[in-house]
Amino acid sequence: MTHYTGLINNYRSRLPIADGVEAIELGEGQTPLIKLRNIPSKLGIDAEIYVKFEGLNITGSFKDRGMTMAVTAAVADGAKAIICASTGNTSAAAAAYAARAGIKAFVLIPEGKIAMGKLAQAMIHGCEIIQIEGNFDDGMRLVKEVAEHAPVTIVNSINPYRLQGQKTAAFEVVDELGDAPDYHCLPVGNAGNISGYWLGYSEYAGTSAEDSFVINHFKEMEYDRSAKGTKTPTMVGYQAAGAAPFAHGEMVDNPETVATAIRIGHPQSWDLAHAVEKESGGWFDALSDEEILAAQKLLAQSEGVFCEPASATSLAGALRDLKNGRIPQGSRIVCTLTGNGLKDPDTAMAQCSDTPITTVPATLDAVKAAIIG
Ligand code: AN7
Repeated sequence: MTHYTGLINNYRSRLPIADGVEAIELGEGQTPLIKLRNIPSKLGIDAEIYVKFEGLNITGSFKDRGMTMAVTAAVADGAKAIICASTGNTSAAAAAYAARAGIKAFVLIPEGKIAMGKLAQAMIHGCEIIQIEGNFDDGMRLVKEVAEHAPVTIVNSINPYRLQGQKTAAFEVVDELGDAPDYHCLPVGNAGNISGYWLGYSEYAGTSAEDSFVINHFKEMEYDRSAKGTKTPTMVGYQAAGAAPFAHGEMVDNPETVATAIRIGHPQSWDLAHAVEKESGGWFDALSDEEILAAQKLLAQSEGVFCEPASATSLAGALRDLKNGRIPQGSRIVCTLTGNGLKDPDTAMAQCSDTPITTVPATLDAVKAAIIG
């Protein structure tokens, strides 16, 4: 029997979930690692670039990896309700896994600033949606305050089980490629995901808690950390220019970007992310909305992969740093595409407003004329 039942069952010994605990799972994980075949030559780049397409998780984003862990642990602990603030994807995942577990979910979202697909997900899964007249950072502050007064478990990435689940994406990359890549590039909002990947890579590499702030951060949790003898990559985090606290070195009070998933000015994993930068020898940088959207379109039109705007930030950054030499030619690079393009049809349509759609009568002649001209 090879029925795949999600990342907890796949990597259970390396996760802080005991053997007897039933996983609340939806078959998440095992997402495709797609090697780019057209973009490098088109841009005159000599590099082996893979995209890890997390948009193929069950709710269409990488959040499912952390959410299966957070909800499994919460249910095992007797929780009856979970809560999160979200730019959209966390709320979709929380709503789905709460439905699966048969518990309640409350989600705080910024009014008018979440992509349509994500709002539809939160609604159809039947969670309690609270729109905040403010941004993600306001929602996060309120979630922390309200959780002190109500019997709800926070499932944002400050919940340590979240990053434990997200580290499995790094395991999958290494298990598939045979070793870590030279560079791993990610879009960064709260910086939970980049920290989760670094945790996974560092555990496989056998890094000790004394040598890593990130490993040390999780030292209370019990699970198998045995080395696989692999290397670690250089981690590179890319942000949207209007919401780039890491790239600018300070918190941003009024973040703005077309990539609403990463419209975050006060990231929650500030210290972890700086440890990742230092321990991996990596860096943070920012890209304009135009650069992000151009990369989204390039990927869709040159490779057939449709990711959401925030996700394209990783590829936009990697391509820019390959062209300017910060990432050397000949490198092996993995870019995480965090979410599915179908989440945000409005932004995709707006990008294609000059794409002609020909309307013709339903006759052979008319269709022939439209094709042949
Ligand atoms: C597509 O859903 O924070 O750096 O509330 O949805 O781990 O925060 C989403 C984040 C990148 C940034 N790409 O990841 C939320 C939320 C997509 C995302 C990120 C998010 P982190």
